[in-house]
Amino acid sequence: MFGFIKKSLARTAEAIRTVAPKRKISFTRDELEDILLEADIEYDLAETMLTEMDTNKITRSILRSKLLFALDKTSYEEPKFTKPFVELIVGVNGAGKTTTISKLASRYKNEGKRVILGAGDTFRAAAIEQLTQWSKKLDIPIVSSKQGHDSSAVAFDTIDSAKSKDFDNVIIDTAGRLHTQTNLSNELKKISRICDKAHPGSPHRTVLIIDGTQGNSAIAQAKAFNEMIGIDGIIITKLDGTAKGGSIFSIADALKLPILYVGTGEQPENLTPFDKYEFVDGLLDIIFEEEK
Ligand SMILES: Nc1nc2c(ncn2[C@@H]2O[C@H](COP(=O)(O)OP(=O)(O)OP(=O)(O)O)[C@@H](O)[C@H]2O)c(=O)[nH]1
Ligand SMILES: [Mg+2]
Repeated sequence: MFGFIKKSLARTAEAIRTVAPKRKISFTRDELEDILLEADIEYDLAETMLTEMDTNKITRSILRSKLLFALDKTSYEEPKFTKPFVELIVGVNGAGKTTTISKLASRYKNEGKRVILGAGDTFRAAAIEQLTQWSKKLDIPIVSSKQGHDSSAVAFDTIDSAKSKDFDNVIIDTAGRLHTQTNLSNELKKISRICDKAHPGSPHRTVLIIDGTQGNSAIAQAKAFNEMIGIDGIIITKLDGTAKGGSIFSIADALKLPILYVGTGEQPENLTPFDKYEFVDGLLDIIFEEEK
């Protein structure tokens, strides 16, 4: 198992061990149902996977194809774009937006790209401060304004600055909560419109941050954001601290959205590109004994 898989599935493995103390070559349908549910794969999805299996000796390769099928729509293709590549980061408060922005920025910087951040969460002073701290730590420029100022103006200025200084990447933070859901919806739509004004075709990627510890309850939230502004990809955070690793399948199956990365810690380097094969095989290694 690779590092990120190990980290993101460690707690899930513990949960699975409570219903399947030992790895085996094959399982009955009932045994496997317990395992899948314990890993927090949603009931309906687990049932769909299992009822289609016409055997009571379910092996690794049979389950593997079902798990991979659930992740079928998770790969991402970058759209054609003119520099800078603009990303808008959205999600409910506490999901991990600001932390993930620092991780993305650090990653791009390490790839030799020039990155600029936009502190578009103008709702809370602490949010601006948090992103500013990261920008100092990572030595990456930031455009910000005072609390309560127009967040779309921040987005516009960030993109404008990026264009004039020939930056490669723009990452814009947004508020997770406003006074009402309608306010939030209107604000996000406006930011998105202003991005397009500042740099036609942008934002090139609107990324929804999902808190992995919420498991399946994050799905309704994600659907709401998708209807609000249209999501191009998701990043699932906090997989290091959750036994709900299996919820990735339910999230992917319900949303049919690309999974870009997973977050496995609070540090800038704790962000890993999501590889469905690596993830599925990591989970199967927990469940099945190797065939000799
Ligand atoms: N263990 C762990 N903690 C994380 C991860 N990502 C974020 N966090 C923590 O989650 C908390 C919330 O993260 P933020 O980045 O502030 O979340 P946010 O979505 O920007 O929140 P608001 O600005 O309030 O909307 C912080 O304490 C982060 O350190 C992760 O992958 N693993
Ligand atoms: Mg934040």
